[in-house]
Amino acid sequence: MPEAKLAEFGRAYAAALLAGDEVAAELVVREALDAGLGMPAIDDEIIAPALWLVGDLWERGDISIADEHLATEISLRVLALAREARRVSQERPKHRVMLAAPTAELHVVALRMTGDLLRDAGYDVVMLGADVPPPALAVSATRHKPDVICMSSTMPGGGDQLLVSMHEVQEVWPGAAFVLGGRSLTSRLRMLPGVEICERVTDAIEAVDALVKRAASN
Ligand code: B12
Repeated sequence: MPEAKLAEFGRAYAAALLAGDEVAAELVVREALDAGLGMPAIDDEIIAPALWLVGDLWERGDISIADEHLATEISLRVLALAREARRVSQERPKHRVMLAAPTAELHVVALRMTGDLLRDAGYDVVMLGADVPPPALAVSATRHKPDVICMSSTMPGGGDQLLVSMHEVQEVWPGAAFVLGGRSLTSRLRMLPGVEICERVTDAIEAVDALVKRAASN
């Protein structure tokens, strides 16, 4: 990673500590992880220097002892969250995600984007593509045993197709949870348990992570 980018993360993290802003501090570390920086570099190049700065400011009387304690607490919390994020990402290859569009649905660009994002994030991805009738989806689910099935529906009436597909899968493979997206989703679909709705493909990783975690804790 370029020095300038690293320095930018360092400055942003220190500013978050001094503002007492835990969310901003966590965001910096998440962005650094997403940018490919490993935890050792985050510890040594971002978190430690920010805490040294906090110590210096306290010594000079520019901030209070309470400010220093708050900065330390935020950093400990950020470390715990980063540890959990790493654990989740290390677990992903053990979980399978199947993707399909329902009967007569040919719009699959968002579905393919979702599949690529999930594969890059580490998930074991099975892409069935467009126009998959419910019985075929159910047979495929029993064969591949996905933890999560992502579906996309664009055409009017597609929401009903999704309901039929989910019902048919649940009859034979009740272990699957669902992530749904697309402009034809109805409010009825938004209320179902074990179903996450995504407005954007970039929401898919968080949604699948949440469903997998929920299943593990049941
Ligand atoms: C490309 C395209 C096609 C291609 C699809 C090719 C393919 N392999 O996918 C082809 C030419 C086949 C096609 C056909 C048709 N199309 Co068309 N098509 C489009 C177009 C131009 C782009 C769709 C697209 O890929 N968008 C990009 C993706 C990334 O965005 P998105 O699908 O909107 O998804 C976003 C979210 O909804 C969400 N999302 C969606 N699904 C999922 C799933 C998951 C798991 C997650 C996490 C998120 C997520 O993430 C995305 C944002 O990040 C749209 C225009 C538009 N405004 O959308 C029309 C459009 C969707 N098509 C339309 C129509 C009418 C048709 C046809 C009936 C045309 C015809 N007369 O033949 C047929 C029907 C085909 C069928 N039975 O499905 C209408 C639909 C209107 C409606 N819903 O009432 C649109 C809106 C065009 C219009 N303005 O009229 N189409």
